[in-house]
Amino acid sequence: MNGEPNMLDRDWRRSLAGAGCLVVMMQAASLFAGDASAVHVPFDSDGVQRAALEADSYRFSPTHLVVRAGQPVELVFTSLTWLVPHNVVIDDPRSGLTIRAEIPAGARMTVRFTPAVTGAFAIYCDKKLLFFESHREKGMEGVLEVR
Ligand SMILES: [Cu+2]
Repeated sequence: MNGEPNMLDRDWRRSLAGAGCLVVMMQAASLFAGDASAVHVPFDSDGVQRAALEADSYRFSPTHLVVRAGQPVELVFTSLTWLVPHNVVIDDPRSGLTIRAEIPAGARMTVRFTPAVTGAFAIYCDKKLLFFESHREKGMEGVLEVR
């Protein structure tokens, strides 16, 4: 009978250590996932950093693009929706990034620009139907990271 509380105590400590381990592993996994989801846009032979993106309801894919400053960028959007129109907006006039272009339903559309300033810029769809949430509010937003 004397040993029983001790055993419980040991088990309790072991499971606490296990939980701590799990938390650390989950944090490491989410950090890794953050890095893994960033797409480093490659240079094509013509010197343009060209990326293909999908526009669906309600998300862009990929969501995190990394490009080089001072070099031309071309983003080719393909709409996967049949009825819902989308758009692409980057609104940071201080950095010279003011982009607004329509992505008609089911269509392909290309945006060209040369980012001059480094930083992380929101890239989103601000379409909105009547009083409903905007597509951005529904999660149709990504990051353009200029390095
Ligand atoms: Cu949209």
